[in-house]
Amino acid sequence: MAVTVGASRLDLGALRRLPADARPLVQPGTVPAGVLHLGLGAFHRAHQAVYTEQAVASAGGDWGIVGVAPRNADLVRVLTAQDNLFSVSTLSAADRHTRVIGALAGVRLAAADPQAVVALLADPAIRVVTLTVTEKAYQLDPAGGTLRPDPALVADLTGDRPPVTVPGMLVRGLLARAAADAGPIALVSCDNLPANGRRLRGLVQHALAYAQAPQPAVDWVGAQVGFPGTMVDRIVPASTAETLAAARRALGVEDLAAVAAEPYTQWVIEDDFPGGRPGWERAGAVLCADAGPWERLKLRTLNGVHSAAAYLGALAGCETIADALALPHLATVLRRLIAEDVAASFTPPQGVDVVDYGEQVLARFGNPAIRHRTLQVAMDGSQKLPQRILHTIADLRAGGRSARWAALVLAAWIRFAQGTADDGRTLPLDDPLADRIRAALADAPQTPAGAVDAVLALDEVVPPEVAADAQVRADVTAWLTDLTRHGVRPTLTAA
Ligand code: CS2
Repeated sequence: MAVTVGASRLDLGALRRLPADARPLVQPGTVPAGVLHLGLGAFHRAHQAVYTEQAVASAGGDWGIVGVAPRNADLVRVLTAQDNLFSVSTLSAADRHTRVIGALAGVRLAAADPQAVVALLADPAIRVVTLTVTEKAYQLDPAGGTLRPDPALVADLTGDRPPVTVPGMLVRGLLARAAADAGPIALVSCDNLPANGRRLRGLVQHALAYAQAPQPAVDWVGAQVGFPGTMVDRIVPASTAETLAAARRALGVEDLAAVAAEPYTQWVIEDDFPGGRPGWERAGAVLCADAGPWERLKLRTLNGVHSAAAYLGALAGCETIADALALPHLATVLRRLIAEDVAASFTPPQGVDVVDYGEQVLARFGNPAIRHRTLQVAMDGSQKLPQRILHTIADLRAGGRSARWAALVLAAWIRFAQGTADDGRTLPLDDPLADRIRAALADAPQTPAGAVDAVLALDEVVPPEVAADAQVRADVTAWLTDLTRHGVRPTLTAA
């Protein structure tokens, strides 16, 4: 335990000095670990950790979380010094409330000790593994979901050195668990991937095959491992100095792992947990047989519109999503994207009206207390746009419909990838395929049509039927021409 006398830092010793409604719901450090979580970022801390703490507080169970940060050594150092405690501030225009979460039973740094992660995966006490590692860490081609065996993953799957990739750690851990026959387990993807449970199952199966795993181990995984699909939702921007300062004001102690989030939160989970699970339904999660309709609703509406606001907003010089929403005509364009394209592209969950859901999403984006940077949402477009926009386009076109508003989002991404905002400032292309995208754009004729052709030809990102669609190509080119000639504001006005 950290030294507490005179310290102004959040730790076990500081808990009794906190306002009563800011204290954890469980006694920190007393709940044995049952969940292993990979990806200790802000989203996990404000989402699954909060649900799990509440589930344990109301339903009991040995479901403390061991949180694994893949690379963030500072975060692990901070959480260790804080006895695994951190706070979540819930922010709206009218209200703010800060509470310390006691869900973490321990933290590990995968980069420093990958074998510890492998050992935890093989530990019979661990019966649930949740993941928030971002889309790119699955190392799948975003368009089709096939395994992308880059050198680090190949080394993890075929050699003896400690694994460095997420699929490598999962496969090594599952092989160790199978060898020890350490009991059933569920691997739960909480990332914004399409059919995330099926994708993770496919990833593990392909990786086992690539590793030439012995058949009994493959059979063990087939019989003992669940891959429930999930839909996760809460807007949680990366923490800033302001987030930490606000937590300090609320708590009276320093919390260097503080996160801030919107009030809205949702978790839909397929109930496929062969080794048991926390009573998450007691914390408001929805357990169901098929999360697919919820996942499409959220990826296409919330995340699709988020990306639209991020690219158009960043091009127009807006720092945050809330600023972008205030651009003249943007909300009107986003409403048409939702009503005319997104809502027409899929069957929503029973009882849900996509346009109403979209209105709620726009209100959430406008929350002035959440400073979500457009550049944060704009990151990793190649990994996000397939499930957020390209599947919408593909489904609309398969039904013979127009996808004109969705085409605008693709055009905005292309213009963003070209690297210059309307005011001439440089925009960063933070994307695992940045080199491929830049090279494709550089080799193409320097016209809107040339850029559209180059991007549609990125077959690991764009589904073939979308790439081959002349109408889509024409719509994206028309939007990109307007964005290039006139900029975002006039394009939105004339839309
Ligand atoms: C955002 C998401 O960064 C992004 O790409 O669209 O992180 C979004 O805030 C969450 O999915 C909301 O649940």
